[in-house]
Amino acid sequence: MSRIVSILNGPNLDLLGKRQAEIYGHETLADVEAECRRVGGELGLAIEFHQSNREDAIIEQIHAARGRSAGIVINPAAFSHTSVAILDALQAFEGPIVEVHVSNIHKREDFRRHSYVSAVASGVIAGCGAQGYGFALQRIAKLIGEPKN
Ligand code: CA2
Repeated sequence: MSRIVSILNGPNLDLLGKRQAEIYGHETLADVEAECRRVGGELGLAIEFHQSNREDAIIEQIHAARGRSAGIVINPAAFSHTSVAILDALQAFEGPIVEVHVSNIHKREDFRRHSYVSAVASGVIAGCGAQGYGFALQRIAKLIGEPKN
């Protein structure tokens, strides 16, 4: 079985660490990727890391994960709150999905409290900064089980 995990990031996450540090912290998306590769390495996972500002590109990345990746970690960013299309794409993925938000979406504006993606996520992590991605990878590793030797 594949040990690939697709880590998908939505719009404006390329700005992490460059603006609004009081909400999103000082870590950049490159720091997030480095943390994912470090934790993924410890867990024996092969990390495929993507970011796009375009909904269609994220949907294509979800399609590409079908039959290839063991799990998906996704921070859909603003599309969390708007996109039935991303929800539909994720419903066609067979493995575990963990949704991550860098900020605690529950202590912000009301419109951020609802995520379409949460309906298909086996777990949701919010407010743990870049570390949340590492937690998500630990959860995926637990759900897919030990590597076969
Ligand atoms: O907390 C999260 O991870 C979010 O998914 C981030 C999204 C936001 O729309 C969600 O409600 C929660 C925003 C992506 C980052 O946007 C930035 C904009 C300016 C500066 C830095 C980041």
